[in-house]
Amino acid sequence: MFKFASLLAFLSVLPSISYAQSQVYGQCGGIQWGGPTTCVSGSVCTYVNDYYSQCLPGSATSSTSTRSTTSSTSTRTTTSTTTTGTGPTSTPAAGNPFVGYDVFLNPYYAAEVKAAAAAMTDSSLAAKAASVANIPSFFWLDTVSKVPTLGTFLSNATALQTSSGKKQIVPIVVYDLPDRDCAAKASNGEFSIANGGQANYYNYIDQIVAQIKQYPNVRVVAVIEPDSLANLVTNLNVAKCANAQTTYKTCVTYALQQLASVGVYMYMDAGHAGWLGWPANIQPAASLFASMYKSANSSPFVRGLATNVANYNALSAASPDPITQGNSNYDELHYIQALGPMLASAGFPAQFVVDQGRSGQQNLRNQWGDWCNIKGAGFGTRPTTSTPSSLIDAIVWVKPGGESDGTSNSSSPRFDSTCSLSDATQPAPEAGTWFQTYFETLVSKANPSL
Ligand code: RCB
Repeated sequence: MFKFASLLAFLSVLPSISYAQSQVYGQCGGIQWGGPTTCVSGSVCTYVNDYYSQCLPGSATSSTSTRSTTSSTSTRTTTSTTTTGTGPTSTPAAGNPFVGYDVFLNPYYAAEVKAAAAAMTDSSLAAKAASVANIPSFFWLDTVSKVPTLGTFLSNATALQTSSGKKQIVPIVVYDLPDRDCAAKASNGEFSIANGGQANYYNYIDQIVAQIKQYPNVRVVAVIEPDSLANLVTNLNVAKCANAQTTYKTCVTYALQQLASVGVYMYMDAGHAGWLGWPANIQPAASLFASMYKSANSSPFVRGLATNVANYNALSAASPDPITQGNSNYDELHYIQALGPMLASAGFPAQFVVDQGRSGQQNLRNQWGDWCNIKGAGFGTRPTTSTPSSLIDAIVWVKPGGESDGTSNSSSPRFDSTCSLSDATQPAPEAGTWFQTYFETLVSKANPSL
């Protein structure tokens, strides 16, 4: 508890210890902003939206047409349908969006990792732990309040691209649907369908789009809404999922269309081999993903699907884990090689990214459906575009290893009993918050080792 409290304190002062004044393109104001409100000389603090003011060089009005200081409402009207080929991002570069780009290191995760390493007494483990800060992972926009931070990271990535001469790709997870995580409880979100959730979600997407528009020179790649469409394939018997079906589809369509309009490369979340890879699930899954792609006007920015997000499956298992019995798609490679052609036949030429962040150790679970803070897990294969299939663009780390999958505290409103099963590490904090002992195990069990 003490360590966690100090980590929070450390993270909360980070913006203010970084700069006395904000750099050019840095944040200088907005709701919940605790950093500097003045800019280095040669730049002016300029209002972008209620959540974000930014240091822009010289006078803000002299900037390019792509840099908008208008409200997100007017932006939405102009971008609600597909592009007509006029903007610089309307036609994506052909091929794998990761090739030729350095993946921007998420400073939020790096700060968590550095603080965690500093709290370790074993110096050899601490050194290995600290090295994780240099491995790219995705930044989860799991609340609307994190969106301004995306602006800061895009600003940092733009500056790094200029100073290093290396093109930057910034990886994010779009994860704030109303009635989120409809079949489980651990990751229930801030918006509810019954209480204006769809409008809140549109506003969340509009804010993300507004940030991305400010930084047209860096590339953004997004995983879209983990678990959501997978739940519509297998969990319509759960009342909350059945009730959410239309809203999920409408909101995901909005996200795909709006993010495509600003050139974000997207992978819709597609569960994993042990979820949608089962014979009864895989064809309905292919049909749903293809229909979502079409609802986004078959935009080439909807590049494909992400699998194994926040799960523990191997990409290519040396031998099938006994819990996979009955499913010939016993690892992610088999799942992707089965799903890819079905998608192609349905008109969606999908490519894949696969999360391997916590897949270093195998045969850990009692049942394949167990997903919460699995005991004995280790960091897995490092992110790379060197993959075993032409269908796979990249191996990635989507789930930031060390952030909890869900609380084991049975009195929490977000308690899910999966997090108190015998193969779940306990006691565990709330989903998304730092879990120091779990991180230590991931480090010590990393495969390849750190
Ligand atoms: C999510 O949970 C599980 O898959 C299949 O049925 C069978 N057979 C959490 O909700 C996933 O493994 C089910 O159709 C049918 O013939 C999220 O909060 C599990 O991963 C399938 O639905 C036939 O032998 C969490 O973030 C997922 C089920 C046969 C996320 O996991 C859960 O579905 C599978 O069984 C066997 C992280 O990944 C949702 O309901 C389990 O094996 C099974």
